[in-house]
Formats: sequence, C-alpha cells, structure tokens
Amino acid sequence: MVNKIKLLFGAIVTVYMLSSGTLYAYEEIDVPNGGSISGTAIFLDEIPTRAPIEILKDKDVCAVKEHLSEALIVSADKGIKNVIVSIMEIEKGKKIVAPDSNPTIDQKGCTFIPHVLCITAGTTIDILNSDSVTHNVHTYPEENTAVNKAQPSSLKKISLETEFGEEDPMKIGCDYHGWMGGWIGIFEHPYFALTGDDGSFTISNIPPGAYEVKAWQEDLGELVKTISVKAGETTTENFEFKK
Ligand SMILES: [Cu+2]
Repeated sequence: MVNKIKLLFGAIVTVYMLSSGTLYAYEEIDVPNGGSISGTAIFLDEIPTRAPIEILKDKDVCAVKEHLSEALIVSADKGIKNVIVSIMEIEKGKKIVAPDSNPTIDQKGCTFIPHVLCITAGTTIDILNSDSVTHNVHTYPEENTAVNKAQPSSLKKISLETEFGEEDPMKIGCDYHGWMGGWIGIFEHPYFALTGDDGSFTISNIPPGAYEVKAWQEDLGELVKTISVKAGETTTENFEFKK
C-alpha cells in the first residue's frame, strides 16, 4: 500500500512537472571527461516504399516536383532517417551553445525543409516562405504557445519563438496544403541528436552515469533504453524499430 501511494505521488509529481514546463531545470556544469552514446536507428522489417503524395492544390507551384512521403525513410542498409534520440530529463551536463544564427524551416515546393528539426528551448526558428503561394504556419505544442498564422509569399519570414521543452516533438503543419507536415524537437538540455540518412547518431560529452534514452520516430513511435555512459568512452547502442 505504501508503495502504491509512493507510485501515485511520483506519478502526480511527474505529471505536474511535465504540465507546468517550469519545474524541470537543467544545470550547466563542466564536463571534463564525458562519454558518448553512439548508434543507429535500424528498421527490422522490409524496407518500405515511400508513397507518392497526390497534389491537388496550387499545382503550378506545389506539383513541380514529385512529393514522396517523409513519414518513414529507410536506407538500403535499413537505417532510419529523422529519428530523434535524446537523454530523458538529464539534470546536469555540458553548456547549451546558442546557434550563431536562427535555425530555419523553409517552405519550398510546398514542403517543410527540413522535415524534422531539433533545438533547445529559447531558440527562435525562422519560418521562411520561398514559394509564390500562401502557406499557413500552424504548430501543435503541449507546452509552448501555439502559432496559427498565414504566410503569404510577401511575408518571407515568421519568427517562431520557443520557451519550454516539449516531452514529444511538436508538429508543424500548413492548413492550406494538408500534406505539408514537419516536427520540431524542443529540449531543455543539449543532449539530443537527429539521425541522418544512414540512421546513425552520436550524443557526446555526457557526464558518466546511467540514463534513460529515448528514440522517437513519427510513424513508429518511441523506444526507451537505459544506457550507461563511462568517462572518456563511447557506448554503442542501436535502436531497433518494427512496424
Ligand atoms: Cu502550404
């Protein structure tokens, strides 16, 4: 019974922390001899074919190039692109380095480029419109303020402010072109990585210890692993996804 109460209390505190977006605080410290986590997001099933998307609106601009689904992109070696790998709620570690310039998401050919972006909370994203048609920037956050704003071609930039980390990546869409979609991972700490074309990732300069590490993919969901990091060493762990 006592354990049940503890569990319940723990769950309430966790939910409160996640919903308030303020109690979780990351502390920047010197990490003189950190370790790394490296690996690959691997697809265990047959390599899927990327389905073509039918373009029914603004064809003269949007249908110039063929659109293929970006929901699940798997390489010939079965590496999965655009998987967000992050250490969950790490309390302290390396300093957060602000980017030299705001990261961008460009609406070009009626596609969000890049399809997935990861940032630390507080970073401003410049949403661009390189097209000669009107798009609509529509975000679906849990913690941050939602944005729903038309972006005609004359409005080349909308600044998307972020304040809080998000437990799950925030979706961004365009209401004019239903096929347009992207994801933004927003973290309170700098321990995250986005897999490249080959599915590989590295998270470096981590204080030694055991961590819960989450790999998230928009179509396949998430996997969580406990991974031990040793000083000055690289721990290799793959995340194996199935449909
Ligand atoms: Cu659009």
